[in-house]
Amino acid sequence: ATVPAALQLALEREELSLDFQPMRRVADGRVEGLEALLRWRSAELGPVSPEVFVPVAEETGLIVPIGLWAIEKACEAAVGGSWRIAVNLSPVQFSQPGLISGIGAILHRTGLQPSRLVLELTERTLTARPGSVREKLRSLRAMGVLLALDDFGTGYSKLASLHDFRFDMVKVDGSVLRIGAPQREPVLCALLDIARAFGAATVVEGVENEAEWRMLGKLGADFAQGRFLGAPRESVAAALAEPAMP
Ligand code: G
Ligand code: G
Ligand code: MN
Ligand code: NA
Repeated sequence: ATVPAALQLALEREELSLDFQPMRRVADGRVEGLEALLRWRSAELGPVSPEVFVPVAEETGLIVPIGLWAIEKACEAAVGGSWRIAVNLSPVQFSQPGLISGIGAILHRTGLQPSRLVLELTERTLTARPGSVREKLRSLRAMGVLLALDDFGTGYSKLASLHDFRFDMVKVDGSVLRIGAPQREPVLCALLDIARAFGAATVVEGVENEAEWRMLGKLGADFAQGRFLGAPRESVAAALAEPAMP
């Protein structure tokens, strides 16, 4: 089968699942939240990476039901805890009706406190149809949901969007940590300063070793995520059971 044909059946065949990756507070290493990441084990194609199937889901419109399914599963998984749960949103979800009412219904159904849900969007979402996106983000904010700008440092970075859309959190992309010395530290420092200037909490993604983790303490980032701090795991319990960081 082709990817689009198999993906069409993935939801009803219950082939989709979520992994959970911890996000830690830099000050003390405690888990502040988990990011939910979609996974697909296709009966016909085997495991398919989200880098392959998310674009197909966007092209076919399947990202709309799949995206709401992911939010619902993430909220269900989080409802008994005290940590935040973050879910990624595609720009296509913002261009279709029903996103705001769908999220409202999920919060109602699961009973998750809205301030425990973080929706992650990228600059791709902000550039598509800024007027209608702004209105939808305002509705989400009015519900009490938190908003994070994901993959910061990889897009067009129209910096005014950080002011226009008022993000609670900015997630600096892991590729920034892969910049060579001596530029890495000042570049990261500058990106953190930009996020802070707009009043956002800062998250650095892709932390893969102790040296990077130590550097974040020095630079005063608020939160961090990455394999060194806990890889994506198949259950909430496994993600929370990652050893504490010193
Ligand atoms: O987990 P991994 O690094 O393989 O994810 C690859 C990409 O897929 C990332 O850009 C991530 O944001 C995206 N992704 C993972 N889960 C979801 C999801 O539920 N919805 C959307 N739209 N993208 C997701
Ligand atoms: O686009 P987004 O930031 O949502 O995607 C997060 C992706 O980063 C996930 O697919 C996850 O599997 C991946 N990831 C998690 N930890 C690390 C890491 O330490 N290094 C790298 N390169 N990727 C990571
Ligand atoms: Mn993300
Ligand atoms: Na990111």
